[in-house]
Amino acid sequence: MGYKVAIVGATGNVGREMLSILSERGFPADEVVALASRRSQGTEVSFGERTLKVKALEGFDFSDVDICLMSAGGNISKEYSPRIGAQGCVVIDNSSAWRYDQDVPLIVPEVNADAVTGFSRKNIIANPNCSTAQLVVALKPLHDHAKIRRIVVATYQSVSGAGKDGMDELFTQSRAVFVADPVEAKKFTKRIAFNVIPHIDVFMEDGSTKEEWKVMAETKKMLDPKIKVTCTAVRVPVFIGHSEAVNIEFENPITADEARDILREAPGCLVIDKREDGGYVTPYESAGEDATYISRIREDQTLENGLNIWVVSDNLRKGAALNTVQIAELLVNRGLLKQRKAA
Ligand code: A2P
Ligand code: 11C
Repeated sequence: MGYKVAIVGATGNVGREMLSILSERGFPADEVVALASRRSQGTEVSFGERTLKVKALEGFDFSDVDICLMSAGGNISKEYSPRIGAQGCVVIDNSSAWRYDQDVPLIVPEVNADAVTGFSRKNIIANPNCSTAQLVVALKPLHDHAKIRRIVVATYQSVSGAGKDGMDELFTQSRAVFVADPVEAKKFTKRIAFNVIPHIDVFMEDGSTKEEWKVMAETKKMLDPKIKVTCTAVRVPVFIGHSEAVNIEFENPITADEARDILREAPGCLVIDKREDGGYVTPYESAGEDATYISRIREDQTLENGLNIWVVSDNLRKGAALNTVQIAELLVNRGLLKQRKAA
């Protein structure tokens, strides 16, 4: 017998991807329930070959649901996750609402799978921010080999990170530019079509943005609190796929060749690094794929032990839906998920 699974935010960018990944990977589900706001009640979403009728989250009874994958934003998660968890259903949440809570494990299975056992106090497990997930997948094997001291990251983040409204805005603005209509910015603070915006999420007191802070705080929580992290997060006119230019300072020596060999063997990583025209991955090619791609691996001659790498991944998959499903699989494989109907 399989599990009863609920997807909250099933009509959104990440929720739809969760449904398709659950089906693709054959997650042992007997029943899958698609939930969203009242506005979407009765609409349909795809689950493999089937279609599911969307139900309203409000008033939904989770008492016989085993696991809930949630991607409906921080406010909905703050309100609903504790209640769902208290009903005995394990919540894997994709928002930032619980990531920094000491009683909530923040998990990327390739990086810190063993930490998952810490979920039982609240029944909530957090999924990291998309830009952090792909970053730590690439950094973990290098850290294990040569101990990272400091990283400097510049992100190039696609509009799908801002939800379906973000994708619509890039499309609408691009069309407006071509037909010479006025370009209106609603979701983003400035025009995103044929532009880049050095601002994601709200500003913090020190002048950094919350997105930049998340990359720092989540990398420390999952990888190593001693690593120093500084980040500039930038929105770019790409529909799907986040890219990152990462400068890494190590405590111990590591060559580009060694790093390439280590990353070739590392779980979740795919190295494409040919040092010729087109011998690297761009976000367009990462869309729909599961891997974290690493290209442009080279030594930084300005540091004693330094490397530069280029990291690209589908932000809706490894950055969100895929990682969430991998956490669910981790719970199943370690016998940590109870079937409540059978009990
Ligand atoms: P809905 O489509 O009904 O608004 P995205 O991040 O791509 O914008 O998607 C956000 C997801 O969160 C959507 O599925 C959206 O559903 C869902 N959502 C938004 N508000 C609520 C709510 N009050 N209750 C449940 N789901 C919600
Ligand atoms: C973006 N990284 O690209 C954000 C989206 O904390 O889960 C994900 C925000 C988060 O806009």
